[in-house]
Amino acid sequence: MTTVKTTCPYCGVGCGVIAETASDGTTYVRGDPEHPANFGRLCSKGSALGETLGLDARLLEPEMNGRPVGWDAALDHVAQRFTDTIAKHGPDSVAFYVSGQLLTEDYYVANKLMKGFIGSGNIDTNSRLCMASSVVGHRRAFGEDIVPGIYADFEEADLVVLVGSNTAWCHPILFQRLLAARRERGTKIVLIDPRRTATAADADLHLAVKPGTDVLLFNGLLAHLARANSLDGAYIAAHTNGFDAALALAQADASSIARVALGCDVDEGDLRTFFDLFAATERTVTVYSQGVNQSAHGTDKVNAILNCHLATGRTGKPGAGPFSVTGQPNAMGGREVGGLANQLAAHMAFEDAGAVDHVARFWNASRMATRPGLKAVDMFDAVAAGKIKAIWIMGTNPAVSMPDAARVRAGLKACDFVVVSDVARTDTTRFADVILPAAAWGEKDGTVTNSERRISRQRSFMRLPGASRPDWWIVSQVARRMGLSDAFAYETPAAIFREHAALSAFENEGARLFDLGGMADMSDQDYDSMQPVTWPMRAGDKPSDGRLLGDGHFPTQDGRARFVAVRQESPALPVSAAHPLVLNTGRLRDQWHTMTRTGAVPRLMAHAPEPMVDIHLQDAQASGIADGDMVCIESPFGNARARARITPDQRCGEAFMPMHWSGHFAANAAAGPVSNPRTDALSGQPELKHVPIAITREAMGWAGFLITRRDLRPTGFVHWSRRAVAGGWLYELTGPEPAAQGILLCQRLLDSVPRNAITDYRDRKSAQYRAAALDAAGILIDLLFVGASPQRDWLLGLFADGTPLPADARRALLSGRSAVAIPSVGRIVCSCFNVGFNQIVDAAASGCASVDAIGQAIKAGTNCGSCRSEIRGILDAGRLQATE
Ligand SMILES: Nc1nc2c(c(=O)[nH]1)N[C@H]1C(S)=C(S)[C@@H](COP(=O)(O)OP(=O)(O)OC[C@H]3O[C@@H](n4cnc5c(=O)[nH]c(N)nc54)[C@H](O)[C@@H]3O)O[C@H]1N2
Ligand SMILES: Nc1nc2c(c(=O)[nH]1)N[C@H]1C(S)=C(S)[C@@H](COP(=O)(O)OP(=O)(O)OC[C@H]3O[C@@H](n4cnc5c(=O)[nH]c(N)nc54)[C@H](O)[C@@H]3O)O[C@H]1N2
Ligand code: SF4
Ligand SMILES: [Mo]
Repeated sequence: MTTVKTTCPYCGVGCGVIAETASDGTTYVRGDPEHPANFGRLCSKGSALGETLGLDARLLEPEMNGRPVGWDAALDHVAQRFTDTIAKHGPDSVAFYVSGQLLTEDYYVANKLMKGFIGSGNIDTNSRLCMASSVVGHRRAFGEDIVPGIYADFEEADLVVLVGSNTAWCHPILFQRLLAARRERGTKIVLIDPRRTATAADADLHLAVKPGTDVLLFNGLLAHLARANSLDGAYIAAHTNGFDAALALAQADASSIARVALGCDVDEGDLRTFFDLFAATERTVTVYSQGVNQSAHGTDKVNAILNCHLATGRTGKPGAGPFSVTGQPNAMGGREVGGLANQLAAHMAFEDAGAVDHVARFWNASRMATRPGLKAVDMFDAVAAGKIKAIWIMGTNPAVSMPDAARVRAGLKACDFVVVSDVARTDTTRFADVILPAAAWGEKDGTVTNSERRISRQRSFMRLPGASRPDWWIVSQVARRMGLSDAFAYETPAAIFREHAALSAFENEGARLFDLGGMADMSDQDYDSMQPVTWPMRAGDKPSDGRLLGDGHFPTQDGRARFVAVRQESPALPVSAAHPLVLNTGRLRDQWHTMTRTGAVPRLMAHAPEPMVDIHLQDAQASGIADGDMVCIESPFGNARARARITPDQRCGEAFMPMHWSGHFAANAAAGPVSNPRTDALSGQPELKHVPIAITREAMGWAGFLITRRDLRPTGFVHWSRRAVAGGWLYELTGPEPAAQGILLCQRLLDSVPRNAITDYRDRKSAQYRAAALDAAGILIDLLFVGASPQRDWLLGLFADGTPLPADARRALLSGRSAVAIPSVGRIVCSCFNVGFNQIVDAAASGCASVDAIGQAIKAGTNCGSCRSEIRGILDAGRLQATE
């Protein structure tokens, strides 16, 4: 057994992971008890990491125009095409679109190549869709992109305000740390989110605000703090500028609590409770993420929050401060290297005095960019307009995750030269002239920085499969072939990290807090054994508690923080008669973004098996939609299809769709094409949480499903979606055509199976069709049911088994029913122990009254704990029903 300590590749909590590989190659993953982010815990996604290591879907060879080629050919070609394009059309005719999932070392070389040696600012990242508004908000208020707090603040606070953050699902381990601390100290939790999420189940107070009204809410809070005499006047006088103007605008905007309650559409009493709690609680942490950032006014939302923390002197103190939680594992590392088009490097921006010259000297740059490049949405617009003629996409899937994704796809299709570095085939690789196979988690080495500025090592514990290579290697090789051998002579990630650390300290003299000078001379051995550490880490620094800005000194010219006067604005695109509802998009508990890794794990697919859109009963009734109906979601930009889920957790007039489904998992259920490309004027972050839509019911003529061991991409279907199940895939199939036609479409899916292997049964009267295909050994390969409702759990069990079917099962197969009755467990809630909704309801009915009691009885919620909020929700809903 070999044991390697590394870091989880999913969310920005950045949990430490121990990977143990047995001699037969099987890898077991568990939480690292010593890692300061998680102390041994892992959420549902982290615990399932061992199940994502298969090579089935991996890219293992470079490809040019769809054909496998060697590395030399691929790298030469990429270098040549970029060189030619730059020579002919100038440096701004090329671009890199990179990702917060790259390691810091990968990111550093990509940024250096574009900004120092190609001479353009055209490198942007999916962090533009994620953290850009927080970056600008931090720079406006603090002078630098600084998250002042650390995770311990969640545990040392008396009030935690969660704004636009579904922490229970998206930062699960941090949320569990908060809940554990609350059991000791009685922390109050206030949630500000238009939806009643899993996080709401644990909140003391949930303000289900009208979307987009956060500026008004926090302006109202600032005005209230002034009214209630809860300002820290001494702090404001000694450490800040601009307070009077910010307060005056807040007061004008939010003249009374009643007016704020009306504007935010929340109960006035609840609002007052929140304001009073905030005013009275010194130890307050305000956590925020995409409900704040992903908005056309995201930057103002951030500053409205920061204003309240500055006005109370609650910044960077134990248990007190604003806390922007990052999404991706290395969102922070990307910001540190300067991977955003408007940043330069090492927390310097193009407009900072002397910064361009400073970085150029350090890099010995041959062609230094002197101005910002294009931000993501503008970058893809430039691709669509033919201005960018060569683009290299690394570690992100913009054909799915960009707003107005159809336009992005059209742009990529028309672009002269598209390179994609990925670990798997995606909707984006479809447009690639060259595909480069990157090394994945577990195969590569480097560092990531989590939400609390803690740098941790990712370490490899597996060999590179096929021809795959780490991203830093791929970029450096292309750079060398562009004639830049000296500047990109890296042989190890350690060498890149040392250079990155040295740049952060180069002539820094305390001007920037981001300083890793103490690590610039690190040996390879020290890099290998690096322990998780928060920055700054200046030469001679001793490890500190990690908090920043607590002394009231800020990295601005005059050392003072700045209030920013902000006003509530209307949404970038309001609802209209044609598009009367607001669509909000976001995440599910067990999926990671476009599902390229989590989508292959059956137990992670069980929690939310099909693409859906959540709507309120009243909106459903108004459009004649019943729960489970197929609907079309249409915005001014595009459409998608999903199953309607009617839920009281949704506000009337608003709908919610997960962002996860791509063309690999459904016919047309991606949120990207529907989403809004309007951006925040300062940060360039698109308004992904707010787009006007219409929802219409689509009458289906038939429905069926196929369980198969084959990786199929059905064609001709208006709607299909699939999920991984033990042994293969389950496809949900349905369409508006008459059943007979639907059956024909489905039969075509079976076409590649030899006819003699198929047993089938057709009932024309009831429009039913059932078919099973077994291989020569009697193992079930395909199983198709149209127009019937068999016992799926039983069939999935037979399929998963994977051994020749016994005679009685063969006989019963097409009846779809087992001889013995088996109760359905229902939708899976606890993915660690496979416990379904029905089992939890049954346990509650037989007397389990708490989440812990449920855990004792049926184990649900006792491993990773990610489902505990949901179990609490199920218990609460049951209790409500009982009292109604
Ligand atoms: N399970 C899982 N976890 C993840 C990820 C994942 O894919 N899956 N991705 C990671 C990444 S990259 C990110 S960025 C984070 C995101 O983490 P979160 O930001 O917590 O997740 P989201 O679901 O995108 O959005 C959060 C909430 O914002 C609310 N919201 C929408 N509009 C508004 C508004 O106007 N005001 C307020 N106050 N709230 C609003 C939504 O209803 C939603 O519940 O998650 C990270 N963690
Ligand atoms: N409608 C809507 N859209 C959204 C959002 C939303 O809330 N709503 N959220 C936005 C946010 S916050 C984010 S962060 C983005 C995320 O969106 P994306 O970044 O597009 O999503 P991922 O699926 O994580 O894409 C990562 C890609 O990198 C590949 N990959 C994994 N490891 C490696 C590696 O080591 N090297 C390389 N080269 N590739 C690798 C994966 O296979 C995958 O294809 O989506 C944004 N889009
Ligand atoms: S909370 Fe879950 S997804 Fe996030 S880093 Fe930890 S284990 Fe990974
Ligand atoms: Mo993100």
